Amino acid sequence: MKTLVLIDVQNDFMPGGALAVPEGDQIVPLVNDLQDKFDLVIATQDWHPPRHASFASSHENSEEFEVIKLDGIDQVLWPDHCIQNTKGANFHPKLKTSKIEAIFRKGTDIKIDSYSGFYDNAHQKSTGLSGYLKEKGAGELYFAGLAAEYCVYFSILDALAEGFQATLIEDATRALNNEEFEKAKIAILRKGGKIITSGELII
Ligand code: VGL
Ligand code: ZN
Repeated sequence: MKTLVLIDVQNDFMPGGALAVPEGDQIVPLVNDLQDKFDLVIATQDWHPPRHASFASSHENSEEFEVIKLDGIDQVLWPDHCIQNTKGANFHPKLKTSKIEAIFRKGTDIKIDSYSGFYDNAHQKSTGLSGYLKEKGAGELYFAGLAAEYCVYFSILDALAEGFQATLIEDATRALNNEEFEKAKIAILRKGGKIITSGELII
């Protein structure tokens, strides 16, 4: 069964948002059109409490985009973003949501970040996404959304580790940093994932 996994298509990752991904809004019409090609559509939402440990503002003498160790794990310190129940955490207003069967929220634990839609960054706590998809019989996962080299990339790695087929739809994502995205693409292919453009999707 073909499943579309929409990662973090949220206002704060759009141009003008708190953690803007360049051209992030350009994927919205495409991911809307793509939804009809899939048997199942699910979405993730970055959903942080205020003063989340991934925010630079939660640490004294720290700057945005600095990397620190948080419980032994490298953590980029981000601007405050996707705070629960704020406009920035909402999906892009033009995102079609009528076909989204389930939404998995992540980054809700104040102490630890969660890039992947499946697990937190320490791989300690599951969001339930893997079990949900397995129960639905969703073997082939296609990924779109933001940001390409963070939440999309780490979701794909976890999907592969969980035994799913995972394919990135390259024109349905955008990166914060294109050089980092190129490295992420190499890692996806090396680990058995696929990369396609939306034109290659057959109905
Ligand atoms: C993301 C950084 C921090 C993402 C979320 O959705 O890629 N990136 N939180
Ligand atoms: Zn976040």
